[in-house]
Amino acid sequence: MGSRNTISIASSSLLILSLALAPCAPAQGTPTIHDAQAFMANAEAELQKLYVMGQRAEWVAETYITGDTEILTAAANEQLIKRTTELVNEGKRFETLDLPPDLKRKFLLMKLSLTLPAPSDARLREELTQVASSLNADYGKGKYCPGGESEKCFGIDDLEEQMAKVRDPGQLAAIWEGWHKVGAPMRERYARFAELSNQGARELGFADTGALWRSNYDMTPEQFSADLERLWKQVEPLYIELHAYVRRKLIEEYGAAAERKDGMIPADLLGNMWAQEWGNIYDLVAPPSAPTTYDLGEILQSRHKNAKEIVQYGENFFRSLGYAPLPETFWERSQFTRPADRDVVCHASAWDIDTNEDVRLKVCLHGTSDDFITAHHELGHIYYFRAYENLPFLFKNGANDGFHEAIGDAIALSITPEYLTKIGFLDHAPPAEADLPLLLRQALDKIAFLPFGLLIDKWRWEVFSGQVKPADYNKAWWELREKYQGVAPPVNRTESDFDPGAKYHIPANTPYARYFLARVYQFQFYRAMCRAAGYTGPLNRCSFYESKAAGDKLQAMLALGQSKPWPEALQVMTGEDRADASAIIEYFQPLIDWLKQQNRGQKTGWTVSADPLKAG
Ligand code: X8Z
Ligand code: ZN
Repeated sequence: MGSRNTISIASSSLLILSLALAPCAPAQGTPTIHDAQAFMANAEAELQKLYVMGQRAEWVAETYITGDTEILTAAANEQLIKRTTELVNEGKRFETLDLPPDLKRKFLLMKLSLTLPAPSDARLREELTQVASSLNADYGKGKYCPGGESEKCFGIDDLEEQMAKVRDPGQLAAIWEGWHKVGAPMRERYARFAELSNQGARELGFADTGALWRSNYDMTPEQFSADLERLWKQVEPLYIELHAYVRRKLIEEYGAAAERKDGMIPADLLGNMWAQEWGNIYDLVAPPSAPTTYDLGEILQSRHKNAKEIVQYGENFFRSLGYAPLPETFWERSQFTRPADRDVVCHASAWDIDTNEDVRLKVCLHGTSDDFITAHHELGHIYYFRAYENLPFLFKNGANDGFHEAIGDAIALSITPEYLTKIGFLDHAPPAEADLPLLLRQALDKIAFLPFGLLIDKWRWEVFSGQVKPADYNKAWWELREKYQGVAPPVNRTESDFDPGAKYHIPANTPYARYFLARVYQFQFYRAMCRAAGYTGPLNRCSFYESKAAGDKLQAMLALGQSKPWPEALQVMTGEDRADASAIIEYFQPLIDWLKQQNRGQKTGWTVSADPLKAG
């Protein structure tokens, strides 16, 4: 997050001012707006310092997993949570004042900044932060060793590549099952984690941790849930069509291994460990008559593009919009590939280490087409950090977390054949007839993700609220996966498994509704930037590469950070003030029409099973 100097200068001058005015200050016990301002300036300076210490500890813990780094990051995190909680409580004395809107917003954001609220009892808070660190470390250390532990083992980055490429159903099921073993040992700790974190949330005045998370969207938690439901209903019909088409194609390919009477798809056949994005099985579902398009992964392989070069393509795109080059330290300090000699958390992330110049990526790239998109996704975070680095500490954040997740993806939607031709990856753009296959390839990632993006936090909200008890963790997980995604476990599961633990964001405690929102927002952002660039053709063919006008639009929104309610930020960028799936629908309209034709007379949808833990 952004600029050290601004913060410390502002806070110390306010402190001097409050001392100078002390003789005229009103009697103790009746705080003034001026007191509230001074309090906040000090709070921001203090929190920023603790945040930076926390970032440094976390960086080392995730790029060098050992028992020691796990404890050190827990301790740093504990300090930040402790002080934030104390400051929230101390700040209550200003609640009755009629504060200026910016200041009032900072008090609110301070309270909502705790993704991991913790009890005020020091022993319990320490226990919670240690459990949290250990869950994250366990995910990072996770491996599958097909021939036993003395043989070659694979981390999640290797396994993801295998899930994308392997076409033998037996082998896919083995890889899937092998990786999912990472979850089981987390189960008990996760239950304790939820219990302690809920206690912290209640102390802050929220019903539970899930309610705290849902309060972070400039509306009530109930309004937020309703808004998600509204968006889901807009896009659900697209998913149903895609699901039906893909299922049929998979049965053509795999026969009985893909066919279930209830119409669901086994979760290991979709080219991704979590069946969350299906683009990797494009070859299996491509329309037979489609002209052959390009394969980005093959282009990257044949040109021997290394990890750093892949990230440089992303940087080059942002520079074409008018953004400054990334600092040298970014290239020196980032982790681009898995180190050979130690355990790391490979799940991609972007880091705002010192809230100023020191921004970094932590990724384990292999040069696949997914990696090309991930690099752009992560750079979206980095440019957001840089755009708000001069704002006060509590505004150094995305307009909401879905905005943060949508920036790089909106940029990556501009990776069109025309763009790839411009950067020399293609000799000439494929003909217009290739649009439909490209849209299908894109839908396999973007549309297929939607129900997954929604259900992760549906599960967590049920866990935090107590509606789902530890004894039913896995059942509730699979019920949601069946209901929303129409996918079923490839092998029998039990309650000694803990499949949510095999998805990074559960052990890492990263809220997930943000990614669902981002799938919707990114098309709104993309459409707005296409318009700014003067583009008027079909949305799916737009690339705003080299458009300074598009860059200016983006920058105007990014530079607001979290200083305003998110609908205002959205308005600056798009002229719209609410999340709206019309852009994603406009983008995919030709494909939707085509899928409906393909599915005519065929059964769509599925029925959920009576025993969600049982494989077909
Ligand atoms: O976690 C991520 C990013 C880091 S913020 C790589 N994503 C979600 C996921 O992998 O599950 C991006 C898409 C969804
Ligand atoms: Zn992200």
